[in-house]
Amino acid sequence: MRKIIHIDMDCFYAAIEMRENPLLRDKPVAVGGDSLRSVICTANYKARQYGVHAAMPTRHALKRCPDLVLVPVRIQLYKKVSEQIRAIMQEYTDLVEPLSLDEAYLDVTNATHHNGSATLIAQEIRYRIFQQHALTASAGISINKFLAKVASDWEKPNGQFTIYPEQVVQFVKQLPIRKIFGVGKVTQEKMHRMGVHTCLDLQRFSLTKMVEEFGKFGAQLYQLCRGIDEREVKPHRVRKSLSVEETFEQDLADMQACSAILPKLFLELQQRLQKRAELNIHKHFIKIKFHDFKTTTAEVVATQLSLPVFQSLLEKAFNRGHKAVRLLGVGVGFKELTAEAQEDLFALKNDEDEQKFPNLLKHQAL
Ligand code: DCP
Ligand code: MG
Repeated sequence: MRKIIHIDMDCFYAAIEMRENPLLRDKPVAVGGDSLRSVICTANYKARQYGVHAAMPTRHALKRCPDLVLVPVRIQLYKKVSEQIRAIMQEYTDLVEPLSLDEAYLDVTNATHHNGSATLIAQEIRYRIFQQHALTASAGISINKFLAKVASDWEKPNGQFTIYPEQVVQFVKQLPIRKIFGVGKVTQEKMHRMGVHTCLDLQRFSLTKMVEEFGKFGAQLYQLCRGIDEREVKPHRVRKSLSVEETFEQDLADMQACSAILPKLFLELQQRLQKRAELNIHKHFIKIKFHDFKTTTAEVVATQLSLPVFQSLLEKAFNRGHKAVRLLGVGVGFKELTAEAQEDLFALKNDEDEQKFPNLLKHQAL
C-alpha cells in the first residue's frame, strides 16, 4: 500500500503577486495580459466570486468584474518560488513529481518523518510553505495519485483531506464523474445521457463496454472509477544542463557592459549548482540574444566551474554579432547519464498513457 500526497498551491500566480504587493490583498486580482487578446492565467478568490477564472479572455473578465486589478505575468518569479517550494518537499522524499509550477505528487511510502504519517507530513509541508514563503497550499493524501489529487481539491483553499485505505471503496462510489481527471465537458454530457453521474454508476459497465464508449480512456476509467490507479510517482526529469539567463531592461551596448554583468550571472549559476553537487559538469556554454533577436551560443568542454572560461566564451559569442545585447545566459552541461537516469529517459520516451495502467489485464479478469 502506497502513501501519496498531492500538493497544489492556492491561486498560485495571484497569491505571489498579492504577497509581493500588499495593496492588492483586498482587491479582486487577476494575473494576465491586459490587451484585448489576452487571457487570464489565474485569479484570486475575491475575483473568482465574480466568475473570473483561468483561461477566460481578459475582456470577459473585465465585464464580469469591472474593478478587477490586472497584474502582468512574471513567470521567472513564479518559477523561483516553485523551486523553493519543491526544495521543501524534497526534504521529505526523493520521489517528488512536479506536474506544473504549483503542483506535485510525493510518494512518502518510505518517509520516516512523523513516524511515516503522510497526513502529518502534508501538514508540516504546508505549514513550512506558509511560514517561509507566506503562501498557502492545499494537500490531498491517499493510496494513489488519482485519489490524492481528488483529495487536494476537497478542502481547497488552505486545507487538506485524507482518504484512508479503508474509506476508498465508499469514497469513490459517491464521487461525481467530473472529479475524474480527463473527464471534460463532452465526456460528462455523454455520461449523463447514459445515466452516469457518480463513479458507482460507472462501475456498472464492463471493461469492454467502457472501451467501446470511451476508447483508450475507457480502460483507464474502468480502473479509476474503482479507485484503482497504479501510476508511479516519477521523480524530476533528468537534467542535462543548468543555466541562468537574464533579459535586460536596457540592452547592453558593448562587450564591456556584457563583461560587467557576467560575474553576477556566474554567481547565480554557482549558487544553483551547489544544490546539485552530485551532477558532473562536462561543458560550459554562453547564450547571447542580440537586440535584433538573433541568438548565438558558444560552448567548450570544461569540468570545473570557471568564470574565465565563461569570459572567453562571451568574447567569442559577442564577436559574432558585435551589437547591443538583449539577453545573456550562462550554463553548464552535465556528463553522460548514469544507467538509472538513462532508464528514466527511456521510460519518458514511451507513450505515457500506455504505461499508466499496466495492470489492466489483472483487473480485466475480475
Ligand atoms: N495557469 C495558467 N493558465 C491556466 C491555468 C493555470 O497560466 N489556464 C497558471 C496560473 C496558476 C497556476 O498555473 O496560478 C496553477 O494553476 P492551478 O490550476 O493550480 O490554479 P491556481 O493555483 O491559480 O488556483 P487553485 O487555488 O484553484 O489551485
Ligand atoms: Mg493551484
